Amino acid sequence: MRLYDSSISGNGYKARLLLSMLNRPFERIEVDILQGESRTPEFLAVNPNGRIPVLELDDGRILAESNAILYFLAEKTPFLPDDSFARAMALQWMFFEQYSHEPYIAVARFWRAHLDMTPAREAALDEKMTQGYAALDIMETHLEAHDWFGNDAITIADIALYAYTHVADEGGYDLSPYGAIRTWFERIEASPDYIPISQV
Ligand SMILES: N[C@@H](CCC(=O)N[C@@H](CS)C(=O)NCC(=O)O)C(=O)O
Repeated sequence: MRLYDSSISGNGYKARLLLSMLNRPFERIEVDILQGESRTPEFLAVNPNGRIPVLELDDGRILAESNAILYFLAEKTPFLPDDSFARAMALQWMFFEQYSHEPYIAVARFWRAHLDMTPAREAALDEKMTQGYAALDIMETHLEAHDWFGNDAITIADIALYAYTHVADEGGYDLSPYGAIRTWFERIEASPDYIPISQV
């Protein structure tokens, strides 16, 4: 199994973290997204959408989209509940992550930490911050009443949401008012075979 990944990507980290927690060996290929390596003809033949992460199975099948990769890897493991409602709840939070969270929190981090802050990005930043804080508020409210997203134990929904939330400060978000989120970070970080985002 081969993972096309980037050391600066939270989406790639989701797959790396789950693979570590599952003790699944894999070959990791670093794709330098800042140098356009995800947009070369060779990479576009792997993923026409020009983005990492991409999982290549030993039989050559290719799977893109971080949350689809999590879903595939978690099948028949405790990270994906058997119960159909619990499974759908995990998916609910993963769709939330992709539509209401990642486009704001991940993008603000990418702009501030890895790209130049152009006038166009500066103009769009207020909206990113407002929408990102709205997502954090929803997570905080959920975590005030529950230990995890999606089930009564860690699932792929937690991994999907943790990846960019725990580095939201790199995008300029102040996490200090979010006590329930910070306690949830500690629960995830205490899980067996947890690895930090910096570990590739
Ligand atoms: N929805 C996708 C987003 C993937 C994505 O945005 N990947 C970024 C890195 S985090 C990327 O490859 N950017 C390089 C590019 O767009 O050329 C997922 O969850 O996997």
